[in-house]
Amino acid sequence: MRTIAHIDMDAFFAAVEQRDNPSLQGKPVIIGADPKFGKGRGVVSTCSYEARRYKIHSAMPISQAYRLCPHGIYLAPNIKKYKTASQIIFSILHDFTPDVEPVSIDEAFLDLTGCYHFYQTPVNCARVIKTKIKNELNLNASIGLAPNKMVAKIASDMSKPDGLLEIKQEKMLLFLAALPVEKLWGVGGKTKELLNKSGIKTVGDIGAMELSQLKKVLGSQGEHLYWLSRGVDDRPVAVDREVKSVSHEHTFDEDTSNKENLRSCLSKLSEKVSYRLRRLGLKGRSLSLKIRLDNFKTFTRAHTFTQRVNQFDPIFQESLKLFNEFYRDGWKVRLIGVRLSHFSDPFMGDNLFSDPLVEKREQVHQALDQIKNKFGEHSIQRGRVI
Ligand code: TTP
Ligand code: MG
Repeated sequence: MRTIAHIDMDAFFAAVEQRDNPSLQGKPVIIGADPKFGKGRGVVSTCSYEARRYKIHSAMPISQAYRLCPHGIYLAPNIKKYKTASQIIFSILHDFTPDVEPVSIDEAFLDLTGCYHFYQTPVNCARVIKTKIKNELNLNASIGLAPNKMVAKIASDMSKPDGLLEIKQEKMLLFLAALPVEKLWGVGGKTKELLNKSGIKTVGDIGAMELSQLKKVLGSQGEHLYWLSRGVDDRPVAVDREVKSVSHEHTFDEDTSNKENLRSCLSKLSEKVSYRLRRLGLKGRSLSLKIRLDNFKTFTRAHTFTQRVNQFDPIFQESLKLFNEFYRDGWKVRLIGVRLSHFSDPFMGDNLFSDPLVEKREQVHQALDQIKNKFGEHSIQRGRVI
């Protein structure tokens, strides 16, 4: 028996804009093309739940949205900002399980089977995920829990906004039976029409049919729906297991402007990233420093090394340099993070001419690695961290 979660952010682009500009909260906000007072030609990307009361939805022509809600607040999308939020969301999800299948910028499946017990129940685990996202990003996620992907997705859709809905195995058939056929995975307009024409309106109607009857109506697609209507969906959560980056970040208990604290935190994070890279046998070429201030504004600063690295010193030195270039006295920091990426670059080998300093550091690292491998990651620390 699996425990699958489907997570999807509420009104994602619009919610990010409302978060960053409190005067937009509680108002109909429409993200998309310029409505040009009703003459615009593009479409709606998404809209806030307040705007949905006017029957506005994604992909609707912006001119139509304007007619439905001329006093709405129309904003152009700021994709960079949404991508940054998305990256943070996915890194939070990865804190819970490596079994994360990204579906879109704001949506993922998680296989919680092996990890939910750390939080007693799947519902508790989902609550912690929602709270973490809320605390870190000030955004609402909705989560559906079920024994399979299809039902988890239906559950998260039904729970919106700011929802959490669990469909347990024993209730699954009853839950499915009442749904209209188009809720099943793969049932679009045409299939729905075919089914409805034969008087088949609900999933329960499909569930009551013999396979041969269903095949008569739908041909080979019949078998697929036969199983789905009975709650059988074995598709695994498809994880991209290739490591693309190694990162660590820290959220301070209280926002801080204490430079010594910040420096010590950067050192600790660099050490962790270095150790993880070394354990994975990886070296990275791109360093990125993430800083979130007390107002939730998140900044990243990047550095490209001339050679791939996994030692503590270059990672720490460069992240400190990036930090010092960015930071202004008095700014309060909520979170900092260090990330290394770009592990393989076929055009760039490692330096063949060994540098005595690098070599010496390598010996120190190897000794540290051995101690950490044996006694745990926290058994030995740099002086400036203590
Ligand atoms: P969705 O998750 O489909 O929509 P949403 O998050 O805005 O609202 P909800 O999930 O609460 O129903 O899509 C995520 C983002 O992707 C959305 O905020 C904007 C973008 N998007 C488009 O740009 N065009 C589209 O047609 C759709 C469906 C989404
Ligand atoms: Mg969404």
